[in-house]
Order: sequence, then C-alpha cells, then structure tokens
Amino acid sequence: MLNKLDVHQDFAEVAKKFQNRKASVSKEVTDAVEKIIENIRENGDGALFDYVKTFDGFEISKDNLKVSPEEFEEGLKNVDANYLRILHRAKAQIEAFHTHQLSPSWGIYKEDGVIMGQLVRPLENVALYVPGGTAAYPSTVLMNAVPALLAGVKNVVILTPVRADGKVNPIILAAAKVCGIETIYKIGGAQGIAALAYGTQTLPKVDKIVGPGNIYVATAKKCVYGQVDIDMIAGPSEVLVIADENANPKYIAADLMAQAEHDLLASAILITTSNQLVDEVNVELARQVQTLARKSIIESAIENYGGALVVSNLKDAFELSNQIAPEHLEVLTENPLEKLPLIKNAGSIFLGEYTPEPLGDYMSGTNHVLPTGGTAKFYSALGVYDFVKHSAYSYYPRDVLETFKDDVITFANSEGLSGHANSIAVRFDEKDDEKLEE
Ligand code: HSO
Ligand code: ZN
Repeated sequence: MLNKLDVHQDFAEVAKKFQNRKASVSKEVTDAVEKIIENIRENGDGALFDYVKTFDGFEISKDNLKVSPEEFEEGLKNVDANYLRILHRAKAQIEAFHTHQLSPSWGIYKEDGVIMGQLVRPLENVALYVPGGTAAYPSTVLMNAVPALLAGVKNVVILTPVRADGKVNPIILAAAKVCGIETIYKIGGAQGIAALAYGTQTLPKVDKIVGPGNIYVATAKKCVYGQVDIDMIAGPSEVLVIADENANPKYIAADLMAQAEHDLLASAILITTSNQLVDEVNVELARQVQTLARKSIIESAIENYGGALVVSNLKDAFELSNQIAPEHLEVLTENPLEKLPLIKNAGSIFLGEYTPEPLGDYMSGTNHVLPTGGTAKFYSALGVYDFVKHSAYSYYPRDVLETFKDDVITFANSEGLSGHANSIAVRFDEKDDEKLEE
C-alpha cells in the first residue's frame, strides 16, 4: 500500500530517502576488489583463469574463453524464431531513435583565414558487461550495443560470467547475434573488469566498459575508472507518476509495480492532485499484486520506498518531481505533451496512458540505461554521445597570430610561463630570422 505522504512534513524526508537508496559498499568488498585488480594487473591470464575456476566453477583457458562459432550456433538452437523476431524489432526501434543522436564533425572558416572545428570520432574498443543469473537482460544488451555500434565503435565485445557447465545464457547469445556482436568472453566479476581494463596476455585492453553488474562488478568499474572510461553506476530502479484526477488508477498501480518488481530497493512514487485517486490506486495495488510473480519484492519496495503525495495543483507536482529527479517519469494527465516545459530533471519521460514505462524498457526505442537516485539532475540516458569523443582543431595564419601575439605573451608571463611566451615570440623574432637567412 502507498503511504500517503504530507508534502510539507514528509517531502524532504522522501527526497533524501530516495537519493540514499544505493546499497553501501563495505570495506571488505572494496578490499577484495582491489586485490583482484592488482593480481590481474601483475599476473594477467594466470590470475584470471584461477578466479574463474574459483568463482564460476569452470576450468577456463586461452583456448575456451571465447564463445566459439559452433557454441553460438548450438546455443541459438534453443532460441525460437519468434523471440529472434522480437529482438530484431526492438533493435530496429532503438536504432531509429538513437540515429538522431549522431552529431557530425564541424568546422568554420573565418574571413581572416582562421579555420577551427571539432572532430567527432568513435571509441575503438568497448566492452559490454552482462551479468549472469536472473538479471541477464537481453534488452540491456540491445540498449548498450545499439548506440555504441551507431557511434561507429569498431570492436564491441561482451563480457559475461560462464556457467558451471561452460556455457553462456542462450538469450544473451541471441541478443549478441541480433546486434552482430561476435566476441563474447566467458568471464565475469571484478576479474573480468580488471582484465579488460588493463589487458592480459590473451585479452586486449578496451577503452570503455559499460553495463550493469553486482556490487563487485560495480566496485571494480569504479576502481578502473580513469584507466578506461565507464558508464554510470546504476542504482536501484525507480518510477514517479504524475497523475490528475482523471487518470486511470488501474494503469497507475500496474506501472508503479512494474518498477517495484526490479529490486527490494526500487522506488515507486505517485504525485497527484486527487486524494481519491490515491485510495483507488491502493485498491488496485492490493488486487493486481496477487497475480504477480515478484509479489513480495513489490510489496516490500512499495512499503519502504513508495509513497503518494497529494498536491493542490499540477505545477506543484512537477516542481516536486524536479526536486526528486526520477529515473522514469510518467505523465498521466490531460494534454501530457503540454507539460514538457515544466520538466527539468528526469531520466526518461513517458507521456500519456498508452506509453507505459515498460514499453520503454523494450520497444519504444528510447534507452533504458538511465540515471537513478536523483542523478538525473546531472546525468543523461545512455546514448550515442557516450561512445564518441571530440577533438577540437584550429589553424591560424601568421598575420592573425600576430594580432594576438602581445596579449598571449602577457597572459603567459602572468602565469610565470616564459616558455609559453617564448613559443609565440620566436615566431616574430626578426633578428633570429635574419641570422637564419645568412
Ligand atoms: N527498467 C529497468 C530496465 C529493464 N527493465 C530491463 C526490464 N529489463 C531500468 O531502467
Ligand atoms: Zn524495467
């Protein structure tokens, strides 16, 4: 049941609780991860293969650490044609949206002969981590791989823990196949992250590692950040629904539970102008939860991190939502499109009653790798822009440099950098030039 919260008394409390949902990382975890990384850096393959044996129970070697073409084929036999069609459809949808994120290199040519611009170039090597167990989502493979491939990344590889029988989850193979990813390393955990961050005798170092993982993987990614780039560290999922008095309580309850089922720490909040709607949503929650497989996770998440806030007008609702900065924001009001100008902070926005958040998890085309825990105030959804880098370029003719000469020299000297000043000055030192000519 959604606890009714009082805006004046409880809101600050809710916002704080919302932002502090991350599981804290114990010193034992950090120490263990640091040790693993150090061992991999020093001993490469040997250390890596030992960890895989210990943690995953499979004897791995340089000859079997990659999924072979035969294994790919064998695994795909377990995936039916309709499921492959769905993956292809989702991929096409995600591609259609993300293509618009491609930004071209640009250059300007000024009248005085100065040329400047910016090159946009893809990263070359990206690894996508896919967790083992029940959280191995093929949809997440698509959400990470599609923008990387659109950006032009040459080598996208998957990194995923091997099962004790030496195999990899077939639906992950299917998602990889649909994306055209051929390299899947059967290694996971902190050891996998370390191996690809530093490279080993058999595994090439990559430029960036993306994708969700358990606390060891997340901690390892934080530790190798700087050596390689990483994506955001995903926190527990969340949804915030803004609804007016005409919204359908059945849909609201369903959508709140769709996020709550992800995690005991997931959050589901309703902000509405109607007291009655809250009561109706609660009736629906109690009814619909009975039919859901993850009933106990949902009930616990909603009890601990759910809530309903009743406000006097929609403007206030958006104001509060902006303060929370939710990962997913559903707008279930009249004329939802007209509310866009009121939204400042939200990872992804779902407008109207036929755009439920789970559509975005799979098929609408928008990305489901999103900032959580209030970080939508400064982070964006994963996109093509996460797999490119920008290099500025400039070209100055001599006569234009001359117009900047004195100012740059003074600026450099003010910083005590006479070498910088000299680099400009020598280009206009006529005596030296004469000497050279002699
Ligand atoms: N809603 C999750 C992503 C997901 N849902 C994957 C289903 N599969 C976080 O945005
Ligand atoms: Zn989801």
